Amino acid sequence: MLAYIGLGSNLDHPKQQIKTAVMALHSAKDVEVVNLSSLYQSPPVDNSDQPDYINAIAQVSTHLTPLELLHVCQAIETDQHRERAQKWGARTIDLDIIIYGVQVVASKQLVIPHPEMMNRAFVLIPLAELEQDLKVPVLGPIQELIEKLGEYQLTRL
Ligand code: A4P
Ligand code: MG
Repeated sequence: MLAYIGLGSNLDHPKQQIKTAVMALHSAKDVEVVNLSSLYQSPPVDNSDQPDYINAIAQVSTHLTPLELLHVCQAIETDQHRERAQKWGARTIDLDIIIYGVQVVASKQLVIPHPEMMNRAFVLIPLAELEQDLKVPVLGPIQELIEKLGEYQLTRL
C-alpha cells in the first residue's frame, strides 16, 4: 500500500528533526520511504506566537495497517521527545497520516484522509510535488484542492 505521511516541526532544529524522522520511518519494519518532498517553511496555521514550521511529505510503501502505521509514527514522535503540551502548540516533531491508499478511515484514533489537509498549503503543495495528478479519496483531485486554498504563505526551501 502507498501512503503519505506529513511531517512537521518548529522546535529544536526543525530540518534535522524532519530528517531524523524520515530515517526512522525508513528503518521501521514493513515501511519503506519511496519518495520525499522538498522542505517547506510556513507560519503556524493559527498565527499563534510560535516559530515558523518546517514541513514535508514522505511517500511510503507499507504492509502495515493504518493503525499499525499510526503506532510507528507515534513511536517516532516519542523517540524525538515530542511533548504534547497543547493542541496545535509548538512541537519537535509531528507525524500525521495524510492518505493511506484509497482507504477511508473514521475511528476515534484515526481519521484518513487527514481532516485538515484541504485547508493546509503545507500539506497540499508538497503532496502535489510528489504526485501532481493525485486523486485524494473523498476530496478529489489535488490540483482542485490547491485552487480552492485561497491565499497562503509557504516557502519552498
Ligand atoms: N489522529 C487522528 N487522525 C490522525 C491521522 N490521520 N494521523 C489522532 C495522525 N494522527 C491522527 O494527535 C492527536 C491524535 O490525533 C492522535 O492521538 C491520533 O490518534 P497529536 O499529534 O497527538 O496532537 P496534535 O498535534 O495536537 O494534533 P494534530 O491533529 O496532529 O495537530 P495538527 O493538525 O497536525 O496541527 N502550522 C504549520 N505551518 N505547519 C504545521 O505542521 N501543525 C500544527 C499541528 C499546527 N500548525 C501548523 C502545523
Ligand atoms: Mg499529529
